Amino acid sequence: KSPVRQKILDAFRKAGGGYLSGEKIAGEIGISRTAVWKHIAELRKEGFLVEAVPKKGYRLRETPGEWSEEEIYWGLETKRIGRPIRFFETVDSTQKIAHELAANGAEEGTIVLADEQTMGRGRLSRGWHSKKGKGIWMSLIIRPDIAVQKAPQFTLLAAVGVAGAIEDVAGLSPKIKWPNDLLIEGKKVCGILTEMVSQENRVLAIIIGIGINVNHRPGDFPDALKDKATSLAIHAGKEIPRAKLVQSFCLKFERLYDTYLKAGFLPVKTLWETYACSIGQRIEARMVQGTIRGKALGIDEEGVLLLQDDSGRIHHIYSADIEI
Ligand code: BT5
Repeated sequence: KSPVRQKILDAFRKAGGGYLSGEKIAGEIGISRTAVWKHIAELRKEGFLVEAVPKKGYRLRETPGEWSEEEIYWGLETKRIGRPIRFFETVDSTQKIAHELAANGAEEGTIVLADEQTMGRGRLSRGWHSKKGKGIWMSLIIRPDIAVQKAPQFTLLAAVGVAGAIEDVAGLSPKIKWPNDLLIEGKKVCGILTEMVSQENRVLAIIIGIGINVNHRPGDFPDALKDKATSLAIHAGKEIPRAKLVQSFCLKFERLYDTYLKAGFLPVKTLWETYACSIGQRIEARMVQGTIRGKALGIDEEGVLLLQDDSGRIHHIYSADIEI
């Protein structure tokens, strides 16, 4: 149903503020004129101001500027990322839905977005608190033709995309804590969960789950998170438009991804380093196999963390929880 509304918005975009007859829209999309009328009624309910003039047709005068699938779609400047967007009010986990869609052939660029998650997931079966109406809870499906070992690079690539979008839209300067956290003043504002579907050492799909705390007030976090979580609004001192943030992320991610496909991880690494925190510092890397303490030297050309322990030995860390 909603992809039809996105197509109607595409038609309005092409019309550039001019009138479009119901017949023309119907013909372009391949639906009846009654169906066009019904979908336009739905768009109006969402806050789109669509004028109808006899003999001329429909004209889009104003968009709602709020949080909805169509509003995000309207302001999207990308070619593939965020096309389509699948928007839900409440889901258990956008990650789970994205996996199902990917298994059923969903195209690269598909985004699953929810206003609320009841069973948001972190890494290692930890939970992700996803309060209704406050954040961006989304999962992006991409299908790069790469070896499985490279999939974790997309956590870093997505982190750079989110960091850039936060700078742009909220005017804040987040830091990236390897591998998957974005921090503001030392507190977690975003977490990323990269999962992969593969066959014989090749990637079939990568599903990048991104949770951003956007408009939470301090009281919106459960007690267990009060000291370690924060939101953009808390630091910006005002509400941040979530639709704009999603649009900005999609555009930045698409550019980074294109660069990655042409030139590999190195240019992404250079950008990543401009946001990185804790490089050059003493850290503790907690892994399933055990804990290593030492100095974080940086990441290598594949995105792997290099950690020098007190005996001078350099460890290659592929995945861990980092304590600073
Ligand atoms: C992550 O895991 O940081 C990855 C989070 C990914 C969430 C997105 S939302 C959309 C998509 N759908 C999903 O179901 N998941 C993805 P990890 O590094 O394991 O961190 C998890 C830990 O962060 C938890 O154990 C808490 O301590 C903390 N945490 C939970 N919710 C938080 C929140 N809203 N803000 C900050 N910290 C949180």
